This record gives sequence, structure tokens and C-alpha cells, in this order.
Amino acid sequence: MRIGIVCYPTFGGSGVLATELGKALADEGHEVHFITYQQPVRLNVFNANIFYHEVRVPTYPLFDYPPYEVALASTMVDVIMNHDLDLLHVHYAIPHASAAYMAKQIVKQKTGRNIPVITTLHGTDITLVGKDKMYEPVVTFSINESDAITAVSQNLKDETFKNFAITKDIDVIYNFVDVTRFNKKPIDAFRKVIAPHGEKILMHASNFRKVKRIDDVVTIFANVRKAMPAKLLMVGDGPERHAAEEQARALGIEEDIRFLGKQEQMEDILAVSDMFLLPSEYESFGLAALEAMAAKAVVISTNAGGLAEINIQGVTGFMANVGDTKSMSEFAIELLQDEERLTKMKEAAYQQACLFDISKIIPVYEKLYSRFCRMQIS
Ligand code: GMT
Repeated sequence: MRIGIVCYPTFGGSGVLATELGKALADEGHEVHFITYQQPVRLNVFNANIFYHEVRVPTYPLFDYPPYEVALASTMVDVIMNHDLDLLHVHYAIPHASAAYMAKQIVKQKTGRNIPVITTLHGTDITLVGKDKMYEPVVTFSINESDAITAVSQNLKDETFKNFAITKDIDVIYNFVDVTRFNKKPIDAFRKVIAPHGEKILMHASNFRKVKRIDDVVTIFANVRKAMPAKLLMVGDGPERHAAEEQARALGIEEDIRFLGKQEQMEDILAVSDMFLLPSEYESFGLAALEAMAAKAVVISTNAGGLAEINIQGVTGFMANVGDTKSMSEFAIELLQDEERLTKMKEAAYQQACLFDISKIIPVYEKLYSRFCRMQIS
């Protein structure tokens, strides 16, 4: 098939997932066309089946707000027509689903072809931004106009029905991870630099937005650090990073925390990590936690959103209510001090990640696509 993939090209989970999906589909022999405003960060391979189309947004002094959605829809039309796409798969509803609707109508008018549009909902497009009344009518309309809607967890499906007047069914297709990529041997030299005295290594990775509760990450680590020698790796960047650095200094633990910024080689960093902290206010799924589990790190998280669909209490890690840093710290300390249990839970985390292996999820997307193969002529 010839598949168009539209996503955010950044480090966020939706862009990562969409890029990994496109790469895997290309490996399966499909022709994949990425349509984004920048080369996606995980699109770091050469594959003859992968094409990249940059959305260029012409500016003009009149435009206080350059009309990205118009440029995106026009690029979609161009790619659909010139590369004879079979379908468009858009990730994150805003503004991708509405731009796809516009592109679909234009292609229909020009050629009579009805290009199928699949919209995958990822989380904040539904639970945070999409609900805003400045976006909601367009989000509801364009989701309903999609030929198929998928959500990355049961929780996100439920939230979508709760918050929007959706008239179609939503398929839950879980996010995935390539376990062979993440199940790597730790690089000894790297571990020694981070934890020269064999300290336990904890890690957090995100876009450092409010929803991630970065202050809770630092609080949990500070409690762990009081109980035992340990190091914390903070991967990613965003609005809450500065406050977290200040908090670390105020608590006197700045020497034990390394802020690594945005990183592409997540598998190398995860390979040296014992524990992954994700005390988010909400996660539709928590792809970063799944990647950590594939690298045999246990997960200490909240039980918000879809996290309970991947992190199993007492088996792959621990969960507590949002803001309950006391319980999360106690769980973390107890586990890090019990080597035998930690090893057992790391293995269980890996086994759980295997249930979400890329090899299990790609065929589900292919099956979904095949449902729309014959709806080309209206
Ligand atoms: O976590 C973020 O804020 C980024 C966001 C995104 O859209 O890139 O992540 C969302 O999609 C990921 C991939 O499906 C999920 O794993 C994350 O849980 C979800 N984030 C939230 O729901 C807050």
C-alpha cells in the first residue's frame, strides 16, 4: 500500500510512535510518505520505501499567525495525487484530522477519489487541548469525519466518548515498542561515569510539561537519595526544567541529578537505568514507560489514565495516586534495597513489554488499513 503519515516531528510520544510505525510499515514493503513540517527525530534511517515531504508555510506580513493548517492540507493534496496514496493516517487530532478532512474533500472534488483518513488519538489532543472550546467543535467534527478512529489505550477511548459527541466506534490499538532495540546490554563505561560507586540509577524522560509533574520526580528522587546513594537522569526538555534544576539545588541533590536534554539514543540511556519514574497527572498510555520496561527498568508511576493498562502493580513496578509522592518514594526505596526482588521485577517488566512488541501491533494496523482498500471510488 501507499500510506501517508502525518504527525508532529518532535520528541513527543505521538511523533515517535507515528515514525516507528512508518519505518516498520516500510520494512514490510509498504511505501510510506511522511508529511510533516520537519524531518521527524526518529526518522534516522535510509529506506527506499520511505519518502519525506516537508510542509512549507509561506509567510506574509499580514499573517500574525501563518496558516499552517492550510499549507498542511495543500501538501496532503499534492502528495495524495502525485504519489497515488491509498490512505492517510494522521496522528494527533489537532490540526491533523481537520487538515486531512479538507484534503479529502479537495481530492474528491478534483478526481472523484475518496481517500480514506484514519485518525489516531494520542492523549492531550483529547484530554487537554482538544476540550478547549476554541478547538472542540472542529475536533469533534473532524474525528467524526475520519473513516476510522483509533485510540492508544482503552482509557483514551473512554475519555474521548466522555468529552466529545463521537458518532463512530473507536478501535483501541495499543502503542508498541521494538523490544529487540531496547533490550540492550548496558555500556559499562557509561554506567561508571554516571554512577562511579555502583549507585542505583533512576531515570525520567518527558517533554517537561506541567502534566508530567516534574517536581514530583525530583521529590521522589530526593527521598530515595536520603535512604541510599543513587543517581537520577533527566532526559528531555521543556517549560518545567528550570524549576526542577532550582528544586534540586534547594534540596542539595544537584550533584546527583544529570539533566541530559533531548536525546535520540534512548536505548543506551535506558540500558543503564534501574528504575523509571513517571508521576504524571495524566498519560493516555505512557510510551516512555513502555520503552523503559523493554530495557528492563521497573516503573514507578501514578495510576492516571492508561498507565494501569501497561504497568502492573507489584509485578512490573508500582503505582500510586497522582501527587502521592510518599507512597511512590516508599515503593522505590523498598524495591531498590531488595536486589532479588528488583531483578525479578525487571524481568517481569521486560516480559510485559514483549506483549506490546512491534511485531504484534503492526499487523493490527495493516488489518485496519486493508478494511479501506476498496473505498477508493465514491
Ligand atoms: O506526553 C506528552 O505530553 C506528549 C504526547 C504526544 O502527543 O506526543 O504524548 C501522548 O501520546 C503518547 C503516544 O501515544 C502517549 O504515550 C502519552 O501518554 C500521551 N501523553 C499524554 O497523554 C499526556
